[in-house]
Amino acid sequence: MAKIVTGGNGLVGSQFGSQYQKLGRNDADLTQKDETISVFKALAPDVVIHAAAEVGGLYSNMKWPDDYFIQNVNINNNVIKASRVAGVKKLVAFLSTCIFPDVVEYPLTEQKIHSGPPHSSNYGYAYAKRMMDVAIQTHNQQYGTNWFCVIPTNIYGVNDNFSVADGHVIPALIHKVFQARENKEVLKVPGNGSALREFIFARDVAAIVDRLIENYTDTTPVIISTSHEISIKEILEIIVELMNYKGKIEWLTEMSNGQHRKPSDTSKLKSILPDVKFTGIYEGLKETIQWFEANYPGVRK
Ligand code: GFB
Repeated sequence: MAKIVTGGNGLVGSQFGSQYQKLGRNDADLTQKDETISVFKALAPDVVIHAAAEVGGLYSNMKWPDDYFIQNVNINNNVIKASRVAGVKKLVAFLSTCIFPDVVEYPLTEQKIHSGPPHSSNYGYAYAKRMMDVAIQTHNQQYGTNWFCVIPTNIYGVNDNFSVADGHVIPALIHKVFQARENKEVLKVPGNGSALREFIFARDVAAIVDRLIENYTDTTPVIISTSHEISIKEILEIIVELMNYKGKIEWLTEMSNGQHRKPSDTSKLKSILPDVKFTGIYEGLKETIQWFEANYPGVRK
């Protein structure tokens, strides 16, 4: 039974086991429909984990909302079309907790995705992902498939994009602390550190999705999170401690904090996988930093 992962060299895709064939950018340009269909027909997978996307942190999304919308809509439509043509039995697609409405009653639950506009900073990416949720549901309705979406919270780990300008907060801060320590410079951090986030280690996301394929037969989305909120300031303190940075820290408070918080309700996940476990944030950051320091400068940045 052929199983493939799109985004196979990326943050999440790279964490799936060897029973999955990893598709990277060099194997198929998923923004091109004909190429995507011909690759999927050739591989004839039964299972597709669609983890590929054009992603970036808050500041990247604020700069290029149209790119994030168009690229991800094209990728997602091509993967869904190619999966149908190739006769894929199970497609699991990745949404994100950042696509939920900005004004919403907390905690976030799977039913609330479309109940209001997303945070303005993330408009393009959020609507592209919301359209994929709709596309999976309409495909199930019309073709009788039981495909589903997962909704992970902010994911971090090895093989991430450590770009200081366009990466997500954890990889961007690891790289910034590294540069400040090596160059004996002041560490300049965007925002004021007050935002709260739930972070999940990429290896845990892959393990959970792998188990959901075997244990979940419904078609409504499933939130995947630790439900443990931590402030950006606390995250920075752990990274600074683990990287032994002793210099000054300057908060660039004129820069946006993005969404203040996105606390999620994971009772659905726990009802499907009651014994689900998560890597602690300190351990996860330690492993990510060790990987970064061992692989620098050969990391995505
Ligand atoms: O990971 P991040 O960019 O994404 O986190 P979001 C942004 C938060 O981290 C804001 C603070 O509160 C920033 O002020 N922050 C501090 C930094 N230093 C940095 C830094 O150097 N880089 C970045 N990027 N942030 C994203 C969405 O929102 O969530 C994406 O924009 C994606 O589309 C992702 O879905 C999961 O959590 O704010």
